[in-house]
Amino acid sequence: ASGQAESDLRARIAATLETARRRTLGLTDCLDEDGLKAQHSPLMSPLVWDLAHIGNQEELWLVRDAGGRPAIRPDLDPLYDAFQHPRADRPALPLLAPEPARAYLRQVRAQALDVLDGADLDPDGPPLLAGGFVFGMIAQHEQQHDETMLATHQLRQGPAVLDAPAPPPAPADAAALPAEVLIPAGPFTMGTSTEPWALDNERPAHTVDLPGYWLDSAPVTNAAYQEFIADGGYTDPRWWTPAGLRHREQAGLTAPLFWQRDGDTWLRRRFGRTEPVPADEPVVHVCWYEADAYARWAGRRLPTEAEWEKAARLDPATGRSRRYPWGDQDPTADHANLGQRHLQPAPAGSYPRGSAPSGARQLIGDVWEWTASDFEPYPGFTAFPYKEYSEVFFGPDYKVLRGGSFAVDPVACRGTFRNWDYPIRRQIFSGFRTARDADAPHTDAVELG
Ligand code: AVJ
Ligand code: FE
Repeated sequence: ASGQAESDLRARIAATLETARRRTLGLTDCLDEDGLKAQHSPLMSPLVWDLAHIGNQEELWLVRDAGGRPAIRPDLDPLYDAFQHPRADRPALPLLAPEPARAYLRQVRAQALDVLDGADLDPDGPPLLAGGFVFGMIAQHEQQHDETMLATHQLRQGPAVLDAPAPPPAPADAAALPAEVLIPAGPFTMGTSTEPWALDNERPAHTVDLPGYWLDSAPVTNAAYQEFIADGGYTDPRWWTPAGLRHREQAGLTAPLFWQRDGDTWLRRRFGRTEPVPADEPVVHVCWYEADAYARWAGRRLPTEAEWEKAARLDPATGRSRRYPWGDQDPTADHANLGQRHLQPAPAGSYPRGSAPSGARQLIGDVWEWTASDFEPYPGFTAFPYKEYSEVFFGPDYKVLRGGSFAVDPVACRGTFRNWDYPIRRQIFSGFRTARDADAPHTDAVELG
């Protein structure tokens, strides 16, 4: 690489690491020592665990492995290894207190920046460093934990400590958007072999040929989801898979997480405040079983992961797959609701500049979208740099989510990015949109009989 390109890349990496760190500190400086050490939900780690885990992964993969530097705190490795301790057990560990954890993060970061100074970032150089991969991987890791920490804040009881401006109202044309868009039959390139910071599970690029299908123009809204509830959708066994039915009964599901009924209306708690459920916002905090049941009730189905990606990436004019629905440029505030700029999804039909060629909106940002697909490797997959990032999770236990939420940073979100979770999970910022085969009949409403 030319000297200029390499110094631009170095500057971009330093800025990306700094953005992640500012968010990590913003999410943890706002609580006192007790608030950081407490376990706000058995589903989540105490925030002090995430904090030092972020530093420990940076030490392991960037400072030691890529940088070849000596270990800083090898004694911390077992404490912050996610595989050794389930989240529920983490509060009982002898964790670093908040101040020592922050000092540890600073110490690791100083070493990481020193590694960056001397690193060979040549795309044909050592694979961990090529194109700055390990720095991108570590920035994505920190941002993913920042999203997880935001989910912990949402689960936390007590007065609000986070604040952000509301997203802009829906654009004038949102109400006139067609309910669904047609994606014609044909092949497209799924995954990537060229995106420098794409993780192993997004690779390699491969061709997938799909029959035609219709896809919702926007994610399913709270208003639409309330119709499903009002129609008795939660208790009608026709809409639920056997596993979904069992889970619905066991967990007592009657509405999205954080919703509560108040007479005739629904309220929801969001980051310590209670407010009416906004009708035109994408529904969030539903599990895969709820999304799947809704889709069936609507006479539709969840899109497969390939259907989601084709809609989000294929440019029918050229036959090329793009990085994002709108093209190859990185997201700006006009394209998508990302990066915890707002602490809620924007109304359905927002972000016309972020539209896909089909006219579908909000494929990137706002809510993670559940897909019908299990998390499986692409043909030709190779674990890199370690099996524990993706490979150990492949199989039927996890469902894939696509597109990113308002809570995830642009660095950890793109047309090829794959997220995964258990089908019962709903403390994540998860919503969905629905699909139907192009040759399936259109149903405006389900016949209830
Ligand atoms: C890709 C979001 C499923 O949170 O378990 C964080 C990301 N991997 N630390 C997760 C991750 C290791 C991962 N997800
Ligand atoms: Fe992690």
